Amino acid sequence: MKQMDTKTLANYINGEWMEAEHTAPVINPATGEEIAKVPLSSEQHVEKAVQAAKKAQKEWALVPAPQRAEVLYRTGTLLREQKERLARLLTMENGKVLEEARGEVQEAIDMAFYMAGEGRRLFGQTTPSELKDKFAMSVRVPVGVIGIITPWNFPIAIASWKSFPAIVAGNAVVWKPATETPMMAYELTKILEEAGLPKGVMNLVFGSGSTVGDAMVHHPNIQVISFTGSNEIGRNIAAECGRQLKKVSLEMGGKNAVIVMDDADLELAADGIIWSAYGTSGQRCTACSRVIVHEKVKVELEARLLAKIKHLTVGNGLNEEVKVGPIINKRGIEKIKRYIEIGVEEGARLLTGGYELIEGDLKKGNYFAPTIFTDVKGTMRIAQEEIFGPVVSLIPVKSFQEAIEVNNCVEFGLSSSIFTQDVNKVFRAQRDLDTGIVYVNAGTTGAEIHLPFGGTKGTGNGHRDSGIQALDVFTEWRAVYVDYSGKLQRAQIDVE
Ligand code: UN1
Repeated sequence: MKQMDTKTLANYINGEWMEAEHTAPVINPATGEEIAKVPLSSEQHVEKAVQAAKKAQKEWALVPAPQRAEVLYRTGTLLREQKERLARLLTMENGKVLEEARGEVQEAIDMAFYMAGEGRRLFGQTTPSELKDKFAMSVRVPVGVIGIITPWNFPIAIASWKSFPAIVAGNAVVWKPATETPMMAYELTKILEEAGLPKGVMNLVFGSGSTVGDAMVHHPNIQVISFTGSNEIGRNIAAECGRQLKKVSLEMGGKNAVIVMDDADLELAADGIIWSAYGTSGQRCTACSRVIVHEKVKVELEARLLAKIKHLTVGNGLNEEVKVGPIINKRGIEKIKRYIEIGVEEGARLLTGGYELIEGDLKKGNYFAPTIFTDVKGTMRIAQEEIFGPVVSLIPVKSFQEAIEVNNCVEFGLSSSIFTQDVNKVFRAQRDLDTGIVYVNAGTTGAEIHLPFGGTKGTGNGHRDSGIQALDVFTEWRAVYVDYSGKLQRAQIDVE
């Protein structure tokens, strides 16, 4: 294969590309090769970025929203033209297989056009006033400067969920992507620039560790932090934002379950589980990591899953035959290995998988074989904690009611799913499952961008990414009263 040039990426501040003094290597997780250098930005870069954003935002907010949206239409078109090239870069830096990388770029394309449409809506409300000759309405206004912190597992999709609504609503952005996947951030920013986004409206800074993130969270001129990432970091961000009365939107993972009832189409359920558990090598917040299975169909479901796993080729995602790409880095591998040990110690039965199945040349990359534990109890650590790898735990249950209880007995509440042919169970499940996303007769993954994405309990703090609901994070509601009576009219008092 032709060697790619190692390129040094740069910050983008006030419309200028600025290299940083220090860099870190970006490693292709499929091969262990260095593919780029990511700048390690300083607090000064954050300061410059925030100043630029603050200044640019004032002008940007005055541009009519339909014109702001034109930038997103052009962004969507450019993304579409470059979809294949971007998907390949995404596979190289993140490892996900090419088919999924194309899907992820498509998600950003869809989000660009969807949010561009909002330029001609951004609906507010008109409301009758209680007084005569008085007009009342609620309008959305931009908040100001938005700090966006995005993870490596969906580097362009999640960035688009957050930045496109922020931009169309008239805000400016300071964006810190994950250092593992800076190329997508670099490419998306270049596309926004080419699409005509005025300088300062999008600013890009990079950083591992907490320097850059902390500087953003603490900065008094950043009014909103939108974060997707780990629970620990998210809670720290929330605590600091709480102290500063800064609005914060958090999305922090899941322990998603697929419920398989005894009347389910087992072939369909097995397909759904395989896609949700092993797609993106299990490195999705929405990944299925628990299967809550009715005891009557447990053995048959195990057999079907084992048969399907045999066809999952593990390897470099650039190879179209491959279905399971690498884990993002060695730390990720070590974490998954530890959970395999924990599961065995807890008394779960390892049906298939484990690190030992990775052999030969694959050892050079960060690969992990699709793994199933069975006879797991809902209270075990492997059934409670987020593993972020291709590991799924089968938990047998005796009834529908028990399945719902097991589903709900985890700290997270992102996504859940049920396979059943019983319409009553379908409706009871969509009411009783306590997650932000519920699927019926489909696996836990695959959100569509025009629906709200997010979860309950430890998954977040009540806000949603994507969907029209994302606008609630990036706008304030302003109540506007216009009194055209020409006299003093007091609410509550001068009402006849
Ligand atoms: C995430 O892992 O945080 O709907 C996002 C899905 C993907 C996005 C997952 N498109 O599962």
